[in-house]
Amino acid sequence: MTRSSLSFPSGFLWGTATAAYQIEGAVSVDGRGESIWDRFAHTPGKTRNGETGDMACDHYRRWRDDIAMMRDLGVNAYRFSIAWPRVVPNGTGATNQAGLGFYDRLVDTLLEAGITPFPTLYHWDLPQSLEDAGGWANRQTAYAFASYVANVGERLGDRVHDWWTINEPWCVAELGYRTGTHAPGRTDPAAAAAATHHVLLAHGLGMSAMRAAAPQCRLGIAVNADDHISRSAHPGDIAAAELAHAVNTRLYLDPVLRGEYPTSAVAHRRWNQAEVRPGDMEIISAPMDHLGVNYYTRRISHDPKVVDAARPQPIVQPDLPQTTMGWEIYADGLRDVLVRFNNDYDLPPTYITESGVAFADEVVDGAIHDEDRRRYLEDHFAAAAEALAAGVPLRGYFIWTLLDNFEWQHGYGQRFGLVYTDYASQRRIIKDSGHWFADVINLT
Ligand code: IFM
Repeated sequence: MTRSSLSFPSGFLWGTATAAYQIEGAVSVDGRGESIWDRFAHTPGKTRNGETGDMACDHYRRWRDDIAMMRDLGVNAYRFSIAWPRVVPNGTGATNQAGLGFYDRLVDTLLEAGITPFPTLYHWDLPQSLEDAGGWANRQTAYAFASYVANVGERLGDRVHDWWTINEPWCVAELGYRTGTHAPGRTDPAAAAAATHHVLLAHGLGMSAMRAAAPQCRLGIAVNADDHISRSAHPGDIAAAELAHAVNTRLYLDPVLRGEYPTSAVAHRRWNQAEVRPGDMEIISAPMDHLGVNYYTRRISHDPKVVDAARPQPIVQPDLPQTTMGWEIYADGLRDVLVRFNNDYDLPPTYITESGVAFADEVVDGAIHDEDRRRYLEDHFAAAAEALAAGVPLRGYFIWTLLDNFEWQHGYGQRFGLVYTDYASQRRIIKDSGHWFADVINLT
């Protein structure tokens, strides 16, 4: 890739992204409390081969080396997540200074390396004690989140300016409480509807807590942003795609950017919205400083009389390239969702907070020749450049992910990293795509 083939403004941020439970390990160290993912992963049958995040990438001990690796790659920003159970082990109550100390050192070292920290305050590791009290179906969890955020802001807010409140609220509510494929593994539609509202309320309350603790902060939420399209121009298919977009994307974006839930999604879910109290929508729709967009694939919907539109299927055309997650590779969708969001909302500065790909990487003579990932990234960077050219206020691009890690229910079976993790030795090897990314950052 040459500078002329891609046009990104100066100051555009190139980063990598990770999440605490996926990389840190050290789950019982320095006073960390139990999270719902510890409990879920240790429950037989919930993850591939019973794999857990107990060790993950051992980042809690190897973080200095990992930052040095990012510095060598030349990334200028890093999106990591802060583990709530390290900071407030029981979810509410006493703050654990040792847990906060880890992030304090991480932030200082990132800044010394010239890498801007963009932490996420919640990437799915709810303290188990809060789940025992009802989890995200319980309104009190949103208030507990705000108080945890205040603790973090007071400790790090003098040096960290850019924050994400919640990562992918769709996954929190839908996968955690409706399908049960993620922790806490509940399959209760009423709890999922309540979780949708409470996790968004947590976003709003968390923003206000952070602004009180660190007035100069910039805040936003990172949402799932699959590209929902219809199988054909048939009105039934178009309606199905619109409904899928409403249930899976607008249900989370409309409240924060418009202050209301989309009526079609509410009706489809048969949600009576009893949880929504006066004043909640104002809290949820408080102005954000930036929006995070996590894009992986497109979803094609069929006529709802044939297929449940709220569960759109990935494209099923065997000739189209897929990742090892079974997701179709479709770079144009990144441009299309960004342009659609820009048309539909008054977008704040926007970041691609996640985009990346899992392939079956192999070490050959000590290297990983992942030409497929390089091509994937190149196509997606081009799509991002097209979105910029079309007027989307795009400010940066964080690749999911820095290094192969614990991919939730898929355990260690999916490799998304720019860096290969040899889990037995914890050796890291920069993949060819990582070296290529370093060149791109240099050129742009
Ligand atoms: O690994 C996850 C991440 O935690 C959240 N977004 C999607 C990624 C790939 O599945």
